[in-house]
Amino acid sequence: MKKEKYNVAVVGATGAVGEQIREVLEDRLFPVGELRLLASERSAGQFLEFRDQRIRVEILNEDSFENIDIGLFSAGGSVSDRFAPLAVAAGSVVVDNTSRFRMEPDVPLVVPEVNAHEIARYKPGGIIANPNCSTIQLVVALKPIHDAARIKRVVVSTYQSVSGAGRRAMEELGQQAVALFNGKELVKEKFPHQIAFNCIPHIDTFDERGYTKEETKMIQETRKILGEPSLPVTATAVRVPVFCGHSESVNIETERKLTAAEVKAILREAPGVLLCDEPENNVYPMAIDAVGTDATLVGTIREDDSVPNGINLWIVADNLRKGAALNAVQIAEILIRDYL
Ligand code: NAP
Ligand code: 3JN
Repeated sequence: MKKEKYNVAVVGATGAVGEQIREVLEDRLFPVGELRLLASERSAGQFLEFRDQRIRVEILNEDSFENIDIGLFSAGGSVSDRFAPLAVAAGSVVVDNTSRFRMEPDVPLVVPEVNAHEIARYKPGGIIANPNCSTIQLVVALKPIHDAARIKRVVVSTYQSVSGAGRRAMEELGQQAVALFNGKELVKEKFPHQIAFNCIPHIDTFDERGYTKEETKMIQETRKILGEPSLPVTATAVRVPVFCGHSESVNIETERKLTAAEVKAILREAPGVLLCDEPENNVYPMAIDAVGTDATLVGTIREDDSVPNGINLWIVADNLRKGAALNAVQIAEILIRDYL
């Protein structure tokens, strides 16, 4: 017998992603029975709004998942490492927004528009991983092109907003901008350098070859989601002084020649994509237009004549919404429709 309502726990409920999860659950009329809001002792006791209720934030602990059907995790990898298995043991299915389980072979890594069928593999582990925000918007746009003409190589450069680094990072950009205009001292805690009026080619830590973890995540996750373990992908991840909305400059080579017009026709019909490509009218994807929307915006589609079958694209999405909260809730919607 199907349940009418599902009890949902949001782990990291007070964070930038957690706030969006509440909003998306509400916007999409997800059939929530109880909503349990979990965070650390720092914000325990706060009240947060959901629909017409005010819900008290509880401290995450071993017993937090009793009677919970679905746990939506976004409190960092170490929290998921410890508490996701406890949630599964208590009978919940976990949709995890962190990188902790993404590359484990038995854990499905899912973007519903691309590989919803992978959700079927959630048992026995009980965990479904949500990809990195930069990966999600990339594969939403690339999958229909791959299906049409087989992508041979991907070169992606990101322009990532500060909201990807959490709530305090957004405050830091605001503080620095105001301080610079007022001759005051800048607070620098979340980024290694001033982010206001600057671009920093450094997201997460560098490895011995000089790539950041963010870049490596994009490469590995793109291959896993597209089911192409040896697809050549390279990435450069850059933090830019934008509050919300990640942008990406993407160059691809395909096996079969596609004209720019053909790529536009494919993307016009693609699930989750909004084609924004009328340069003659100054219409192209921009972060300020993507924020608050569910779509992945794609535009400035051009043939790249430097290689036989090259295409350039510009891809933008709300990194907290499609890049995290919305993708997780879409997975939960499929779970309750087909599996729970
Ligand atoms: P954030 O704004 O800094 O919020 C962090 C949240 O985690 C807060 O609710 C915080 O609670 C909670 N938290 C931290 N440590 C905790 C602990 N020990 N126990 C319980 N709760 C704890 O960060 P965010 O931007 O929301 O991101 C959170 C995580 O989500 C990231 O670390 C990352 O793993 C993942 N994420 C994924 C994507 C993606 O690309 N899919 C994008 C962004 C983030 P307090 O209020 O109590 O501190
Ligand atoms: O910086 C961004 O724009 C996206 C950041 C995502 C992030 C931040 C901290 C930890 C992640 C992630 O989702 O990959 C993680 C993590 O879970 O490793």
